[in-house]
Amino acid sequence: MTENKTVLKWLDEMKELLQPDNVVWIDGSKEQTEELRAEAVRTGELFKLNQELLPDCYLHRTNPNDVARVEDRTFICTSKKEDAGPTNNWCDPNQMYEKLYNIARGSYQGRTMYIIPYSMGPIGSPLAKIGIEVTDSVYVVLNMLIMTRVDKKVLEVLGDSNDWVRGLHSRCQVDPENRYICHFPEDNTIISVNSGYGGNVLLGKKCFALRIASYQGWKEGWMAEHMLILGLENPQGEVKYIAAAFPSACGKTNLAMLIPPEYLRKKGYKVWTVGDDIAWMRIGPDGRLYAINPENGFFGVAPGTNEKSNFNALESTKKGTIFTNVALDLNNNTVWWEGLNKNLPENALDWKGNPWDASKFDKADKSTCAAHPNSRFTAPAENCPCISEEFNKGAGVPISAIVFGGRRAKCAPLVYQSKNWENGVFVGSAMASETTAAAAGAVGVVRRDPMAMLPFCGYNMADYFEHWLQMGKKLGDKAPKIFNVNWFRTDDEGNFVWPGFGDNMRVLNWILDRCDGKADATETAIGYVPKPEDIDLTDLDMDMDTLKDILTVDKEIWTKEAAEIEEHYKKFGDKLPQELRNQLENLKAGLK
Ligand code: OXD
Ligand code: MN
Repeated sequence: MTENKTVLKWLDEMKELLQPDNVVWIDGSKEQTEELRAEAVRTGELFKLNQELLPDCYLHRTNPNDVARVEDRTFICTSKKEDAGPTNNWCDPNQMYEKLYNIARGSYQGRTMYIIPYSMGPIGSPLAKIGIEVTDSVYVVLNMLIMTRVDKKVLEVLGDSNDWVRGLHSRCQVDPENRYICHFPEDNTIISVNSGYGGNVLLGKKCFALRIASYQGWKEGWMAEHMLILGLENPQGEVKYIAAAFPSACGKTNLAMLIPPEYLRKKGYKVWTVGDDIAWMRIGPDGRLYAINPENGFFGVAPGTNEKSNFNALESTKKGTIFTNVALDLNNNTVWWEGLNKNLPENALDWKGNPWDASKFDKADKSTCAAHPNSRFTAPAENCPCISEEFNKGAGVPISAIVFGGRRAKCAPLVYQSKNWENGVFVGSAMASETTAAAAGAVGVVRRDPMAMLPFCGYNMADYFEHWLQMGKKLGDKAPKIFNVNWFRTDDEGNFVWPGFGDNMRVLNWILDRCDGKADATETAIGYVPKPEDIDLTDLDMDMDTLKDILTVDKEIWTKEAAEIEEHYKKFGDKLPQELRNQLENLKAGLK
């Protein structure tokens, strides 16, 4: 497949270490994909779903001990501990290589080594990068074929370059005690052992496209961010692009695939999805910031996805999709999950493959759920009805606005604009979300998750903040404007005030109008907040006073928030950029 010496040498080392019975190169061809699907069905790794209703769709169940990313077993292995920073687990690279090689040695005996050359981003795009993953799992191969671009051309584009990311995955015994997801950013290497769950084993995704790529971006002057990318088309046919970062469970996939309210649809407004999870951004020839989605599919959470919450995501799952840990409806061999519809299947297997008793289902008790709360669909992006025509183009899309956000019951207003880039970096660095009843543990606990990158930043977060500040200096007046949104303000009874979903488009319109200098705002201590009349409430059952309420900036709450940000900053010690300290002082002064 290739003469690239760096690739051949690494593969020889991997073969010697792992001792596979067979070696198979994955080429992305239809024939090979079909053969692998058939083999996975034979071995029981995949279950073939109803091919009339769900063509080319399959169900997979993971080991019940292996259903989510494992942050406590995720490591950044840099020579200097300081380079991993205070928010990552760190281990000396030599020690970690030795430990992982001991775990993986001989683990492919009796198994096949699949070699997957893949491109993150359109093949050959100047914003794309190449990886090679070896794995002993057909499930991983079939997911990588959806989530990344796998094609013979990838190796042609690579040529004899050494700029590619090495990824070793071995299921080993799926032993949680020996499960490790390790990154060696100085060597462009990822090693994942003892897991078969998506986020831990589809090495192109969080491991490469965020942890390794964020480190590369730091060294090479670009950005890898945990952001959706959407294009908003106005009735004149102009499309402007927004990149947005929210922590988990804040509706990133829903915002990326938003359907505008009817009155805006009638006027000709449209939303186009470029990406739902990751953005790679570089300064283009005209000095603006351009973004691509390095992925080729959606690895979305199934529960809660339905025709109303996210029609476009649901449509995306109707062909060529792999479902993981959802329920199997035995009446017609289709899939089901909590929140798909109200028709609880009467004859179904739960995510573990056991008969499911719908009469015992209790929403409040996760153990009675048919689908695992973190069950997933791996769906090709090309299925998405609103996929952007820029999605497959390598040039990327110019970003007008960057949006941060989180779940805050009382603190952040519905939307505000930061005062400038530095202030926007401050807003991102202090980003936080409150825990909900949906997650284990106490409700309403504030978790700081800077730029939604806490579990995904492959280097010291203080250096990461500095990198953001430097990017702003390079972009100058071409920099995107930075905003913060909060769809989750609650009233005195704890009910959400803002309707969310498609109606979030009203806020996006204000954001883009601000970028064009067309919308008004009031300056506050935290930034520019819309005047209530600047948010269009057409057809919405909401009065101005209610809107005014969720646009307020409460000085007392924000004084407490500033104190908490100061505490959060202490983790970074002297490495925290002075600009961010100044920003915090400005906020405190503005609140006096
Ligand atoms: C994801 C995550 O799965 O952010 O995308 O956890
Ligand atoms: Mn994510």
